[in-house]
Amino acid sequence: MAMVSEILGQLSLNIGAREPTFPTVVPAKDFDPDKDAARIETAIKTKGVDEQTIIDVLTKRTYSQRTEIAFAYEKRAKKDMVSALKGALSGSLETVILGLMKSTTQYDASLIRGSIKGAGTDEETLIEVLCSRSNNELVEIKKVYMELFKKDLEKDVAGDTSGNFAKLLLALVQTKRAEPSSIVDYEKIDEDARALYEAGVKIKGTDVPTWISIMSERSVPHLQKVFERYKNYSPYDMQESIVKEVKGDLQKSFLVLVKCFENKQLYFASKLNEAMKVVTVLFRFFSLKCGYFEGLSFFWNRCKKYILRLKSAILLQEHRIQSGQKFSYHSVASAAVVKLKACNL
Ligand SMILES: [Ca+2]
Repeated sequence: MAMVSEILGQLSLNIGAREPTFPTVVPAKDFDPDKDAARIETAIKTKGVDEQTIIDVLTKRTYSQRTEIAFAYEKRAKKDMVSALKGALSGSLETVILGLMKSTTQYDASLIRGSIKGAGTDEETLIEVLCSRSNNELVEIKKVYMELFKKDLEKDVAGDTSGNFAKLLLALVQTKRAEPSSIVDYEKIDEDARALYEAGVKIKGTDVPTWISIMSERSVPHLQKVFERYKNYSPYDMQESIVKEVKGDLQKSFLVLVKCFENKQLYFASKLNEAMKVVTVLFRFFSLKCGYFEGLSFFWNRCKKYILRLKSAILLQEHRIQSGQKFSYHSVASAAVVKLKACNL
């Protein structure tokens, strides 16, 4: 498993004596897709597969550069690079490298598909993706979901969830959120804050549909002001009110939504941190108790799940940096990689 830590370590999350300076994922200089494609072709053809070269090339390029390499590869090798990599690699290395070849939208769409396909539903993943992505990202995810799986995301979500939880997710998937406006409507802010209070903390039980419509239809800057104003009505802030009013998956979903409205970077930083803690604890436990993990498929699968989360966070970081958004969790990500290395994962 040393390979996985190496890949993560090479995802330009450089760990040095100094804190990494923004940005940590930048396009490679003197980039030559043909040369890279040739290196990958040779690496795949090498007996036993030259995994190191594949890691060296693909983890040190941005997503758009990787796409160019794939195009150059297809031109010279007359076959699809992703299928070739799939055939050449296996295990966690295959998972991570194939994940890197997907755009964040494709990755999100396959996460959702994976969480509802087959028997049962992985609610945690479903909540994480649907409640933390922006309206524009959800619009793209729906489109890509249809392209990749020939299925309607709305129908799939409706078929796999129920009750108020289903209503909330569907409201998000319907992408009715207002665009941020340059005019601050103080009257509307006050009205929404009061409505949230009167539908929850003020009454016995909870008027969930009112919460859903406000949280799925208002713009994010508007909601940030609504939650501030909310404190004038309620003795509890919005997150505390959610914990008091609703339970289970519905509670988890509202909490992810509100955390992301308030500070999305912080939300992802804490998810990354949480994932790392679990991986560290699991590995410490097993190195102590057993000295090996391979046969313990249950725990190994759990670890893999957290590695995927970590990868999702890294892909997201890359996406944000490329789209020019400020990102604030470099130190968390670096600490995560240090931990992974310490675990020899
Ligand atoms: Ca109540």
